[in-house]
Amino acid sequence: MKVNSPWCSPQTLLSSSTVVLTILLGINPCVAEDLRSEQPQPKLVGVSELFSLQVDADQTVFSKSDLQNIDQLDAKSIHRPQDWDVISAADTPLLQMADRLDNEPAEMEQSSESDNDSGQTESSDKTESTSNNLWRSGRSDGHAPIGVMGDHTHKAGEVMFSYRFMRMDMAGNRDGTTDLTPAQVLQQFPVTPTEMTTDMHMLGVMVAPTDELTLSLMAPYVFKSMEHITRMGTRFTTQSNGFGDIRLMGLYKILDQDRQRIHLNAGISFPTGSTNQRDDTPAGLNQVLPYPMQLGSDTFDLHPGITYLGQSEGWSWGGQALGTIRLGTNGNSYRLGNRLNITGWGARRWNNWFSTSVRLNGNTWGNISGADPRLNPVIIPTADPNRRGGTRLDVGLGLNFLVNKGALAGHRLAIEFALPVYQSLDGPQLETDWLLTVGWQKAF
Ligand SMILES: [Cu+2]
Repeated sequence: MKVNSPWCSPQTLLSSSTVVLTILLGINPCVAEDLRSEQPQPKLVGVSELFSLQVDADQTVFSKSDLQNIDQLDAKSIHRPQDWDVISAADTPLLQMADRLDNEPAEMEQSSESDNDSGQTESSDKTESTSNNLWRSGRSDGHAPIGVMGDHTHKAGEVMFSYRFMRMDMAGNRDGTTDLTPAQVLQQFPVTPTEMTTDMHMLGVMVAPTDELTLSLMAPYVFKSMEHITRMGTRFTTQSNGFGDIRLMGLYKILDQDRQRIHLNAGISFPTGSTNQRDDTPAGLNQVLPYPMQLGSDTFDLHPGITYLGQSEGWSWGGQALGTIRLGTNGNSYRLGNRLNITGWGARRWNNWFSTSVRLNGNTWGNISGADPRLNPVIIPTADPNRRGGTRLDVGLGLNFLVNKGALAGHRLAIEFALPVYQSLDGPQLETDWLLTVGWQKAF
């Protein structure tokens, strides 16, 4: 059963270019309304009575004509099908009202996230200028594109849970910026990888002891699969899966003014991911897998960084630089290369529940120091510690949804799809074809 909500009315949906994407994604913005309508209905109360309290608190939000429009609906029930035509007729002014509310600053938003850090959400003693001058998270573009981590801090006492699914698809080899066919790689090595898929499921928790400090814990579970071909023409696949390296990060806010924020990122990851994954290969049963099929670094790694956020009424933007510094040497006598990630993005906030983003994401990472003595670098390029480094620039497009109403109010859903526009690899090494990140977030 559909409730005649302004968000779900045919006028709104058809006039919006987002409907196609919404359908493609299988995400129905009306779901929350549907859920609500399935629940037992409370005793009917005059709508304007319900709103009258809010009108007292904020005279600027509802005009007299709005109240008259609401009063027209007073005697009708949205739960009685015979009244729907009457409600539809009165719908247009209500839609205009909804649009106006949509353009109001976040005071009217129902997200549980804080609108700014200086006081309580929707507190009436806060002046308009104060709330307009601070960066806010409680809007559809209030978080960075879902592929960015550690992008925002929380208000003291808030907790956020998140889940991300990430897929990285690699196919074909490259040396420098030159593509190589399997035959070309097989001139140097008896075996070459041809494709690799990495799936990562990541659970995250953020807690904020203070307005300045937010702590974030991220636990990945990884599935890897690599396909190969030998000089003899034999094809085979190896697989590994398990926990990756769990990362704890502190985010410390050092600037919060003029709708801009800066925070420092200080993370450490723990060697929870295995470097002893094995699978069957033509060389024998239960062989140690090469470096890219292992699940962690097996070292403690530091992740220092800095994040900048800015926003205007309809736009937001940001940037982050994040390093990965490996400490020591792992139990298998090697250390993965250090990594530097620099990313920048811009997002358009179309309304309170939908925003789109474009992101540039640059990564550069080094070769491996030392070597796992169980691997033979002459057999396959993935076993060579000096063929692991590279630099890549990706362009990502993202869609971000923030549910504003109903039982799922405050839930965020987001997707980001990225394609490399430049990659230079110490090869032969598999090249990245595309990356997909899908995520859910909810703050309490
Ligand atoms: Cu968060």
